[in-house]
Amino acid sequence: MAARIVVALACMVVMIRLSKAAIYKVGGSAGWTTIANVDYKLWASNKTFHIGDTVLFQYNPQFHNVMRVTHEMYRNCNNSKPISTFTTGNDSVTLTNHGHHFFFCGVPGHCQAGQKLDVNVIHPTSSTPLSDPPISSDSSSPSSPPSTTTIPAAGVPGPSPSHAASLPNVAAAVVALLVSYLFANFAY
Ligand SMILES: [Cu+2]
Repeated sequence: MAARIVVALACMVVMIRLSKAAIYKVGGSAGWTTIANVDYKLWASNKTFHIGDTVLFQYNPQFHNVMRVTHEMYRNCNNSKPISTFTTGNDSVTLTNHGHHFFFCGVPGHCQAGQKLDVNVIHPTSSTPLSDPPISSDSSSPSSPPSTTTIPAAGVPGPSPSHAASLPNVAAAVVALLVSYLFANFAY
């Protein structure tokens, strides 16, 4: 019984973690552009980005691109040495570490016109450490959104709950020993 509860709780934790990962289309319906006068600062300001979330840049690759840059380059709209460049028009970037992530369009004049984005990923607050791999610079898988991970149903015989069950089992064994000991002593 206790083991089942533990397994169910573990499943819930996994589901909660998965549900945290969100995909944000940069600029909303307007996407990544200069013609709609999207305020990307405002767009980002009312969102809370977590590690594992994905930002999706959708745009016409004939007119725009996406450059990931340092804070310094972001401030100056300096497109000379981007950390990475995305050019497919459907670029998703998964945020794998906390802190600021700076992007702009590398087409001359577009960053100055406001086509720039600062995504601030909040520090993980829970005590459970999430894996924090180094950011991959070219995570430009154009058409593949993060696959939905299948979760085993709670009723399915899952991983052996031997560890979870060990404590109650030991307690039961101790009680049984005590009972038999008492019976042995008081029988006479
Ligand atoms: Cu542009």
